[in-house]
Amino acid sequence: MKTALFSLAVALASATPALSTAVWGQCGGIGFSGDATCDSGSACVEVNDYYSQCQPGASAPTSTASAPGATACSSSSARTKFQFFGVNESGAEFGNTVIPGRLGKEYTWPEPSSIDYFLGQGFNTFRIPFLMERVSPPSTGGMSGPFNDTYLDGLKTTVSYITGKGGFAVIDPHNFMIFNGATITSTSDFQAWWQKLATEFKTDKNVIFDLQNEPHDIPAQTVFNLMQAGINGVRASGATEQLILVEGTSYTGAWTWTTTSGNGDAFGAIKDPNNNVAIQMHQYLDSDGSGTSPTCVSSTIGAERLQAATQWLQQHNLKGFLGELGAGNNTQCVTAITGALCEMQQAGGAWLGALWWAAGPWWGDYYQSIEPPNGPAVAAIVPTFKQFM
Ligand SMILES: *[C@@H]1O[C@H](CO)[C@@H](O)[C@H](O)[C@H]1NC(C)=O
Ligand SMILES: *[C@@H]1O[C@H](CO)[C@@H](O)[C@H](O)[C@H]1NC(C)=O
Ligand SMILES: CC(=O)N[C@H]1CO[C@H](CO)[C@@H](O)[C@@H]1O
Repeated sequence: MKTALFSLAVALASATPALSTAVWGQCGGIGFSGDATCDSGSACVEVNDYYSQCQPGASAPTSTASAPGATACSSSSARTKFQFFGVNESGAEFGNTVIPGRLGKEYTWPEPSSIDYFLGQGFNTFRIPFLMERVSPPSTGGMSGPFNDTYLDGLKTTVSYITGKGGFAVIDPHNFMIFNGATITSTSDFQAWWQKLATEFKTDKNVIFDLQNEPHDIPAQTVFNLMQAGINGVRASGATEQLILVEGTSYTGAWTWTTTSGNGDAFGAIKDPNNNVAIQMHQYLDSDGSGTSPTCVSSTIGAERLQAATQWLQQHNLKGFLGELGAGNNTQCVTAITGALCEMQQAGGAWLGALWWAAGPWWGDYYQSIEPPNGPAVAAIVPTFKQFM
């Protein structure tokens, strides 16, 4: 892992005429032996005793913890750190028009080397998207039929790899509340499916159950009812300790949580008999909030889009979990991401964690790819997240 980061730093440095550290690179901290000089236009800013970073436009090399453009971010000690920090590890949900699909052709599992890289950087949480039709084949009874052991074993192998190293694995049926072309409507089917799946993972304390990725075009109250049934199913399996994440309609967007989605009105009533549930929201910083453009609305849009949702969590005494966060790897977007993480950690513990979308071996040059060693987001986003660990 260190090797990957080192060679990346060398690659960036060698692209510039003078030997100095590129913007967002590490330039100091206890145990650091690299170059403390930053490329022109950036300056070395001390983030904590262990980490200093070259930040664009920064002027005072000794100032503490002030992220670019986010002067309102309080010092590290005044913020509530996340329990969960990580990335999505895409692959098993790819090729969703081909069921069951072939391993290595339509879908793949995350690379152990990618997981190792992030663990080595201090990240501890990995969200594993997969497809319900691959684990519960429509040809053998669908949601109430037997599991496909080949695919389930792939999921279990990935999960145990992560949790065996002390990480947290978020199990994410990436189906948008649609199974085999039809919107899921039966709370009892959904509850039974979750009871059966959670049974497979109930002895692993580091598993997190994410009941469904991004429901949409379904009323918030209907999604709420399904999520409540899912919680009941997980707990009925005997998995009583693990964290459960519920998602709302409208792609569970934080920016519309209290307004157009209707989620704010429905989800205040969520109940977990074991008191370990959080609301998973997603947020991208491009104009339509879809994570498809590397251009951010502004350098403050991250904090702005999370603000109302943060207040809603506080008012309802609920915990939030930002399961997908993404933006371009340019200076404006990185500043906006920094602002978003500040906002979250200044909310008195309302947010349990944040995950970047996304790592995974098949993203190619997608601007949000954080797949090591050189996904376009690695150089800017890994160090940015590290400021908040
Ligand atoms: C089970 O999954 C494997 C691997 O994806 C696949 O080859 C096989 O066809 C699947 N079986 C069914 C019944 O879908
Ligand atoms: C954005 O990603 C590209 C492609 O990897 C890279 O060349 C560029 O340096 C990155 N920009 C920043 C600010 O990290
Ligand atoms: C925002 C984003 O990256 N969305 C992608 C999520 O992953 C699926 C495949 O898993 C893509 O189709 C989406 O574009």
